[in-house]
Amino acid sequence: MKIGISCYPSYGGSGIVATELAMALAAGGDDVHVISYAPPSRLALCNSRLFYHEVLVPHYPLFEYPPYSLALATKMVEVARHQGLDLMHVHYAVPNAVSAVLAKQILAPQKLPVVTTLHGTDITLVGNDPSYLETTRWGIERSDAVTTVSDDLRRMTREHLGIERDIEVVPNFIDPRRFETNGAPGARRWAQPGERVLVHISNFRPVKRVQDVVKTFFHIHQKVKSRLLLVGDGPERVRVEQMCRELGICDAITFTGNLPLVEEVLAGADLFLLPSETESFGLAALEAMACKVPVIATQVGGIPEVVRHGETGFLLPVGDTKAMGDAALELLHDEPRRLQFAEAARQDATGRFSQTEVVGRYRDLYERVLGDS
Ligand code: GMT
Repeated sequence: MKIGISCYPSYGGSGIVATELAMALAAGGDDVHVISYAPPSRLALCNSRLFYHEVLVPHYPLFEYPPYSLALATKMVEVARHQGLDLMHVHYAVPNAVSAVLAKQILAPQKLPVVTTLHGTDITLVGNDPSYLETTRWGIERSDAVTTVSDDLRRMTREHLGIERDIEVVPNFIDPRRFETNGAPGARRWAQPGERVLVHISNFRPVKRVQDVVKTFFHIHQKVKSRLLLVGDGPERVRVEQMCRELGICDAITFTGNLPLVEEVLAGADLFLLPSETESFGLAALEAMACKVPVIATQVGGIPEVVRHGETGFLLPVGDTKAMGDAALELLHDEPRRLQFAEAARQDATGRFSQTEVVGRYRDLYERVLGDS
């Protein structure tokens, strides 16, 4: 099969899922053409069936806002026409679904079925903004197939956008081999002897509530010798650094910046913190679980579909940093129980969310869409 995959390239869950999917499909024998405005952070062009096409957005003095959606649609047309694509799979509705449907219409009578995967903020924060609502809804309705990464996001898509069409739930996935930690020092490289290590990974957007990570850690740090690794970067970082200074715990917190190989920091960590305001799935939590790291998270969105409360982690109300700190302390004070959670987390991650199974589901969907078109 010849498959186009369009995604955002920066550090963000949708780009990671799209890139991992592209690499897995190419490894399985498909020709995969990744389309984006920069090389996705995890894209390794190490397979002769994997190709990358950059969307160039010309800057012209008249354009205060260069029209990326049009440049993307044009690139999709060009790649589909010259590479003979069978279908286009877009990740994140805004504007990718709209550009793909436009490309499909331009290409007619050549066929280009469009599969759209909704990832979260494209529905919960961006797509339902009045400035984007109608076009996002059109892109979703006109796609040949639509998937969401959780049951919760499917419900939100129906509620927020009034979408009534079929939507299939295909979760995020991990490659079990990649996250085999095998006693790697990982997170412990940043820790002093005897320190427990807590990790948070995100793009530091307000929705991630990174300040709650610090507040939760502050609570833990008063009771247990510990270190917090804050991995990633983004708009909230300066405010979070300021907060660390105000709380006087800078010495116990390490900001690593963006790290492409998250398994290298997750291995050996004691707990993972994810206090998001909303989270359609929580890929970072799944990657932590795959590395045998129990998760303390908020009970929102699709997180309960990933983290099992009382078995692979704990789920608490948004903003209740004391409850999150107490839950973390419960596990840090009971190592046999923490290890039991860690084993269950790895088993669950590799069982329910294995790459082979989930990529197979996407491929089955492609076959069905091609059969129908
Ligand atoms: O918030 C992010 O990390 C980025 C965002 C994106 O769309 O790039 O992630 C969303 O998609 C991920 C992959 O499907 C999900 O695991 C995340 O839960 C989701 N983020 C939110 O819903 C806030």
